[in-house]
Amino acid sequence: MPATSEVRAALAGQRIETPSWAYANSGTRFKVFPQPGVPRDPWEKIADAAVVHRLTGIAPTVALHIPWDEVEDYGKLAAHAEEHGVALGAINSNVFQDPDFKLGSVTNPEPRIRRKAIDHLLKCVDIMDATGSRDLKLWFSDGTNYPGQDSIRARQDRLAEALREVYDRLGPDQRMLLEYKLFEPAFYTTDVPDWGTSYAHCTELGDKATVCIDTGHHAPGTNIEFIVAFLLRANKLGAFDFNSRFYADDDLMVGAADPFQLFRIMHEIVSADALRPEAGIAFMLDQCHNIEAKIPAIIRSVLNVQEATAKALIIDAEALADAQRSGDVLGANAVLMDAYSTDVRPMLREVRADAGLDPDPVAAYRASGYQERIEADRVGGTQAGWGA
Ligand code: RM4
Ligand code: MN
Repeated sequence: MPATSEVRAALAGQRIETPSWAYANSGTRFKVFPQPGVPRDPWEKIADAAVVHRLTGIAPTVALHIPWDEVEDYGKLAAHAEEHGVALGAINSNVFQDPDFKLGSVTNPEPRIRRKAIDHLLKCVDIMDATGSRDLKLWFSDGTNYPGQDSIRARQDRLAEALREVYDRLGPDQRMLLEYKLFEPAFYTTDVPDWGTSYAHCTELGDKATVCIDTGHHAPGTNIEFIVAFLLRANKLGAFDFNSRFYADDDLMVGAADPFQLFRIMHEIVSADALRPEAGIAFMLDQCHNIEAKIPAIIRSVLNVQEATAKALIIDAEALADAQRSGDVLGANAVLMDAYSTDVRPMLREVRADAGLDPDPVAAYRASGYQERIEADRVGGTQAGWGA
């Protein structure tokens, strides 16, 4: 399986967005273990994201989370990103940490609280206007813990109403990404628990609303690549939040738990020609690095996606189609497994060298002295965290 010029070009054009919150302190509900050198504000998070891009060449944007990344002047923040060689990406809303949202945000039974939640989402669109961001990402922790706690149907009505108001506020080039998650923090019902619910709401809303697949948000054993294929066909796949999980929403490094699943997902993407940025799918990371060093973990994650993509790109599409047409079950499977079993690392090292990058970005980070510098410089102040 030769690394053709098309494969190299596709890899060079790949874009992966990193999340501002992955650079900050995080933990479980049991403990946050702070790390030295962690950013104190969005400006420093962007500086770290810029390092990841400089070393990998394929992570040119960074997603913000509001209010974690609240600043007075978002135009200035966008200019700061540009000076560092990156741009601001998706704006993530946060309606899950205010005491008012205990019984829900946009689906809360109380109109005043729903108003407050919707106003936050509208404010996020104002921020998008200032940053030039295309995507508003919505994830709702809304749901109930006990049967009978609230009307499941009424909550769907409230959700639809809120989404409509925000959707109507979007500019012509802005989009809404509706993320789903099976459970947590709600343990009985969740108002957007699965891709079908997200898909139905997005379809009702219109073309600017699409589904975001967070790979950690499914029941164990869920066939995620089926969801990818279905949504691609329906033109409703807007984005990925990549991470990996062994149990629930673990937010571990993408490709760490199940690299084969990541390969299968990327195969669906590549075979639908949806890797190109023009195809409109945002490939984002949504991870937390609780015990491992953050910047090298984010570099590793970008490389894991790149590796899975390279394996998907070298699948012999013709041989696969032939085997599928002739009903050659084992042959078709072998075509896929041949690609998956190929060590693409030498090719990726070449691709990086061709782009003027160090072939080993993690080693380059370690040798750069950046970690030592931020540990020495970022003393005092309050480290950024997810505020749980
Ligand atoms: C949620 C969801 C969102 C992310 C937050 C931090 O579980 O995945 O995408 O913004 O976590
Ligand atoms: Mn997510």
